This record gives sequence, C-alpha cells and structure tokens, in this order.
Amino acid sequence: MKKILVTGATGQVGSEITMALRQKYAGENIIAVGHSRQPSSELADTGPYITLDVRDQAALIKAVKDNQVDTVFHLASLLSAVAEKLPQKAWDINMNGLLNVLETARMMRCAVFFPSSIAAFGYQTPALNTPQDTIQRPNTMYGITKVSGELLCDYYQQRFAVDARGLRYPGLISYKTEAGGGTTDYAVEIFYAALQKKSYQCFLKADTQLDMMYMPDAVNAAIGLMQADVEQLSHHNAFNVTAMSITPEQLSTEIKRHIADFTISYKIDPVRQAIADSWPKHMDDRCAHQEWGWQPEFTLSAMVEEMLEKLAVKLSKQ
Ligand code: AKB
Repeated sequence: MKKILVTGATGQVGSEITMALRQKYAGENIIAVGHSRQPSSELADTGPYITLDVRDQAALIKAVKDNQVDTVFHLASLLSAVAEKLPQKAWDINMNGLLNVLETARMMRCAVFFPSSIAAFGYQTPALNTPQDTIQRPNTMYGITKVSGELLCDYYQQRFAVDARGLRYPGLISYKTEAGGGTTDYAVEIFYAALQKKSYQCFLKADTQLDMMYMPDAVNAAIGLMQADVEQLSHHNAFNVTAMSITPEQLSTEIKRHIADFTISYKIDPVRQAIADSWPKHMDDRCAHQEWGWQPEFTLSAMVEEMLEKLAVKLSKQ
C-alpha cells in the first residue's frame, strides 16, 4: 500500500481510517473521498480531499488514475436503519458503489478493502459463536447489500484476481465523528447523553446483546488485514471480528461506574429492535486470529473509560 484512496472519508469509520493511514503513510499519499458531508478541517488540511459520488464510475476511475492509487478502502455506504427507510437508494449506493470500486480495481490493478457487518447474518444464523462460514439469510436491505457485497468481492478475487479483502464489523463505538443511521448507534449516543444530560433513552431493549468494538481496534483490524501476507489467507473477505459482546444495560452499568447519577430508560423503536434481533449476539472470530493475527486491544471497561475522557474533552471545546 503506497497510494490509498478512502471512500466515505467523512463518515464515522472513514474519517478515522483516513487519519490513521495518513499518520502511517504520510498525508499526501492518502486521498480522502467524500460526498454528502463536509470534510472536517483535519481531513481537508492533512492531505488531498476529493468530492465525488461512488456511483459515478468515470469520476472514480479518474481519481484513481490521477493519483496513481494502488489500494481503495471503500467505506461509503448507507447503514441499517436508514437503509430500511430508503431501501432502493441503499441498494443503489451500497451495491453500485461497490461494483464501481471493484471494476475500477480490476481495470487499474488496485487492492480493495470492503467492510461487511454483523448485518450480513439473519434469524436462521446461529446467534451465539456465529461461525465464520454459516447460513446467511439477512432480511434487511442493509444486510442484503452486505452479503451481496461479500459475494461480489469473492467473485472479483476469484474471477479477476482483484486483491479484495474485508471484515464483518460489529457495532463501532467512537467519539471523533458521529455515527449516523445505524442500529448500533445507541452505543455511541449513550456517551453524549451521559456527559451532556446524565440520562439516556435507549431505542433497543435492555437485554439486546450485540457484538461491539472501539474504533481504534476497528481501524487496526482494517489496516492489519490489508497488510497481511496474502499467502496466509484462506479466507479473503468477510472475516468475523469482534472485541466485546454487550447489552445496553451492561454498557450503562459500566458508564455508571464513572458517572454515578447516570440513568438509562427504554423507549423501543420496533424497526431497529427487529433489525438488532435478527443479528448475531456474539461472533466466533477465530479465523481472523488464526489467518492474520487479529487481536483487539480494548475491553468494555477500557473503552468506556477512554470514550468518556476523550468525548468530555471534545465537548468542552464546542
Ligand atoms: C449499523 O448499525 O447499521 C452498523 C452495522 C452494525 O453495520 N453499525
């Protein structure tokens, strides 16, 4: 990886992967691509920034060609809750965007990183210790685009020798860029509410157990997988990765250890609850450990401590 283009660079994951890659490979080698959100000054000032729609293949090819890109981290996507509101648009952005990225990679000989998700599973999947290779029948549009994306990446890797690799991310928790449109967003919102109001009304039930991960681990997982020796990989795409498996109640109990008068209440959103209920509670990520050395750093307590500390600093500056 010498010249990298990151789509979705203004989003929750893209913004942090872009900055981590810029620190590692120097700002001018990492081309950030955004579309609907304005870039932060950090993103715009530390390296090249291009506005383009991933559905515009000509613009994508031009960006890759002009910048001699050899690797694309494709983070542009609509998330689960918004995709249920706008299913046709979600298919268009998530699938046509990915197809354009893979076609560009085929033509320009680039490697591709594609994030799949716990959403690629469904009710028929074993919810506990979800195997790496198992039944995948998601019933949400987001999940359908994720499982289709996994298959498309496999196809381009096998049919055209595109070095396409990917992970199945759990819910991601971070303080730098706000999440938007996801079902696991409660696990980010709760920190803002705890610091600003000392109370949070959660849209998922107290005992909704889902895999989660703190953003620094998510960034390391993506970069670690792309740096792995291809000879070591028997899977290329859709590696299960997780760091913790928690419920809203457990997360609020951990927050209360730092903010004693914090309270949580529940007002269930049936759409997001149904989405969460269709997802695994805890994935088995041993393949990622074995094939490329995946190892998360942050436990629940370490993540909560750092989130509260860093978010408090951020909020105090606003
Ligand atoms: C979402 O909630 O939609 C995402 C995901 C789990 O992929 N955070």
